[in-house]
Amino acid sequence: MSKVVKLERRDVIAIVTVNNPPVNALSAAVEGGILECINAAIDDSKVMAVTLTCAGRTFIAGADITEFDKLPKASAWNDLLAAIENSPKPIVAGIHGTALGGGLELALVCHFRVAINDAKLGLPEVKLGLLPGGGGTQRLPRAVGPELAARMIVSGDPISATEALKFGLIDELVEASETGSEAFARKVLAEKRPLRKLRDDSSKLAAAKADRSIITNAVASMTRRARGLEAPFAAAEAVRAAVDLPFEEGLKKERELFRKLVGGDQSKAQRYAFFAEREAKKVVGIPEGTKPRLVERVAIIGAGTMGGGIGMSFANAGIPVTLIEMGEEQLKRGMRVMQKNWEASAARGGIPADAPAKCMAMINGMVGIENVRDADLVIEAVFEMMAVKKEIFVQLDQFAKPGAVLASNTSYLNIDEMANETKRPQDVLGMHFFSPANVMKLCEIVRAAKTAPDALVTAVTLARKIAKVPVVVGVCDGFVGNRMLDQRDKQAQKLLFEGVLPQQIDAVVTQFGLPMGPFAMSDLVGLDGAWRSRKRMGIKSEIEDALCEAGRFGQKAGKGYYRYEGGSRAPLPDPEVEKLIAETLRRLGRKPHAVGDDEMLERMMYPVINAGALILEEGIGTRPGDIDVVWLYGFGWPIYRGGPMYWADQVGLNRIADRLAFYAKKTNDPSLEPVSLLKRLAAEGKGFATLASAVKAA
Ligand code: T1G
Repeated sequence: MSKVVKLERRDVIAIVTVNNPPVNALSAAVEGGILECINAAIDDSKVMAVTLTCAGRTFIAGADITEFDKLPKASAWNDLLAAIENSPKPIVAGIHGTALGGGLELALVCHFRVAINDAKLGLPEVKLGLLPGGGGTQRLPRAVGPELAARMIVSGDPISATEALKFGLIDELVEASETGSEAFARKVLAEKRPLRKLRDDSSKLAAAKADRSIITNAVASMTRRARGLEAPFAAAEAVRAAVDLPFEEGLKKERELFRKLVGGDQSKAQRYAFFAEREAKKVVGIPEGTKPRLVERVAIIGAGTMGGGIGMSFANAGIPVTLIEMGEEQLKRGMRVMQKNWEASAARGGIPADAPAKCMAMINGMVGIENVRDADLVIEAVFEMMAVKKEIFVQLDQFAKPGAVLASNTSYLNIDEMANETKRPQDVLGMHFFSPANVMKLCEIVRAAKTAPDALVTAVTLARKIAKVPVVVGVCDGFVGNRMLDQRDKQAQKLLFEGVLPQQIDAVVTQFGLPMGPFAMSDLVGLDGAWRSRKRMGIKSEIEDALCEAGRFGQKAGKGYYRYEGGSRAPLPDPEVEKLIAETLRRLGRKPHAVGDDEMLERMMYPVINAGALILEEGIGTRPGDIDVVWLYGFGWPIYRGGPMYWADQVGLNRIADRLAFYAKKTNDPSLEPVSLLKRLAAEGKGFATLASAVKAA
C-alpha cells in the first residue's frame, strides 16, 4: 500500500482513499497507488464493489503539473484508466471539492459518480495550454452531450454538481463523498445495476452527428477570446473527433493533440504562469506564521469609478462595505453606478437576477469620514493628488479604529509620505486596484517602509478573498505595472514623432498578443487628465496637446487618437488625426520616416524588460514571476507568452541587452541603456529565472 493511497474493506465494499495534499494531484505515486488498490480490490473475492474518494479538501484536482517537465516515465495512467473502466465490479467515484482534469477523467472511467452539493467538476487543461489527456475529450461528450462538453473543454470552466446531475455527469448528490459513495455502491449491488461504460454509449452524440452546428456554435463562442492560443482550438478538434470517429480512434486523436501541446512553448509558458501566480501570493521577508488581522467590515473613501469598483469587489465576496463620500450628491451618483453595473451583469446572465439587490444591501453609503470608525480595513480612492491623500490620512488617524489597516488605492504616489501623516505607519500600505476595479483581477499590495507584517498579510489575504490576484510591491513611482508600462508608452510616443501612425504602433502591440495598444489605451483612460497635469507642470507633448486642444479627449469625447462611432468603443483610424500629426511634425521640422514592425516591437517591449530588471535590482519587486503576474492580470499580457520576464528569457537577455544599447545610440536616448542586472545576467548567459530560486518565501 502506498503512503498516498489507502485501501480498506467494509464487508463487501472496498474503499480506496487518496491522500496527497494539498489538492490530491495525480502524481506518479498516486496513480500507482490507486492502480495497486483497484487491482487488490478486484482480486479480493469478498469485495463486491469499490469506491474511489479523497481525503482533505478536494477530490483529485488533476495531474501533478510539476511532473510535466520531468523526464517522461512509464506512467500507470493509461493502465489505471483501463483497470477501472474494465473492472468486473462496480466502481463509484465520490466527489467533493473540485474534480478537475485527470481527476474528472478518472471519475469518468468509473461506472458511477456521486458528488456533494458544492463540488465542482471540470476539464481546465486549456488553461495550461493543454487538452484533457486521459480520454476526457471522448468520454465527457458521451456523458453530457457534445455541446456542454465543448463548452467545458474549450473554455476550461467547471460546472457545479447540480448542473452535473442535470446533464447526467453524476448519478446522485450526496451529503458526504465517502459515505455517499459507499451507500451508492450498496444501492448498485442491491438493484443489480449493470456496469455502465461511457465509451460504449454514444446516444448523446446522435444530435451533433446530425447537426454539426451544435458543436460549431459552442466552439465559436468559446474560442472568441482565444486569439493566439493553440489549446482551445486543439480541444475543439478533439471534441469533434468524439462525434465523428469511433471511440478508440477518437482517443488516438486526443493523444496526438495532447502530445503536441504538452511539448509546445505555449503550454510551458502557461504552466509557468500557473505557478508564478501562486508563488506571488507568498509574502517574502515576514516572520513565519504571521496571521492576518480579522476584517469584517471595509470602508472605502470615494464613490467614484475606482471607489465604486472596489466596493463592488468586496460586496461580491459578501464583505460589508461602508462607502463614504464628502457630499450626498456624489454618494448617490456612486451608488447609482454600482447598482447599474450589477443590473447590467444580471441582465447578461453573469450573476443571478436577485444578486444586484443582495450586493447593494452590502453597501452602506455614508457622508463624512468619521464613518470609518467600525471598519477593520479602510481604502481611500480619492483624487490622485498627494495633498488630498495626506489630508485623508490625517483624518483616518483620528477616526479609524485602532488596528484598522489603512490602505491607499493610489496608482503612483508615495505611500511612505501618507504613512508619515499618521501616528500608526505600521498600519498603512497601498492596495492598487486596476480599472475597472470590479473586473480586473490584479491588486498591487504596496509595502511601505514601516508596514507591519500582519498588516501586509491582511491585505494579501483580503485580496485573495475578493478573487483578486495580489502581488506585493515596493514604493516607487508607479510601483511595478505602471512604471514598466510608462517605458513602453514613452517609446510609443517617440515612434509617433518619427511619423508612425497610432494605428500602426497599436497594431504591433495587439499582434504581439496584448489586448490593446498604447493609443487605444490612452483613449480609453482619457487624454484630458494627463493634459491638465502637463499644463500644471509646464510640460509639452505637442501631438497630444493638439488633440486635447481640439477637444479630442478620447472615448469619452467620441474621438481622441481614434474616432468612435455610434457609441461603439471600437477605435477607428481618423484621417483628421493623421493630418494633425503631419502638421505638428512639419511645424517641429521633423521628417517622418518608416519604422519596421520588428523594430517597433523591440523599441517598445525591451525597455519594459529593462524597467523590470531595474525594479528587481532595486528590490521593488521580489521575484521575476511577480512582475509577470502583474502584467498577466493588470494589462492582459498573453498567457501563452508567460509574462514579460519569462518572455525575455525566451528571447535571450543577451539579445535584449545588445538591442537596447543599439537603440540607445540610434535614437540618442541614454535611458535605453541596459541596466546593470540585465547586463550581468546577459554576460553570464543567464535568465531572470535564475533569480526566482534566490528568493525564499516566508
Ligand atoms: N499539480 C500540482 N500542484 C497543484 C495543482 C496541480 N494540478 N493544483 C494546485 N496545485 C498546488 C498549487 O501550486 C498550490 O501549491 C496548492 O496546490 C494550492 O493551490 C491528465 C493533463 C485545485 C482549484 O489545472 O485550479 O490533469 O502554492 O493555491 O486557490 O488530462 O489549484 O500551496 O505550494 O490554486 O484552493 C488539470 C489546477 C491538470 C487544476 C485549488 N488540473 N489547480 O485552488 O489553491 S492537467 C488543473 C487549480 C491534467 C489530465 C491533464 C487550483 C484548485 P502551493 P491553489 P486554490
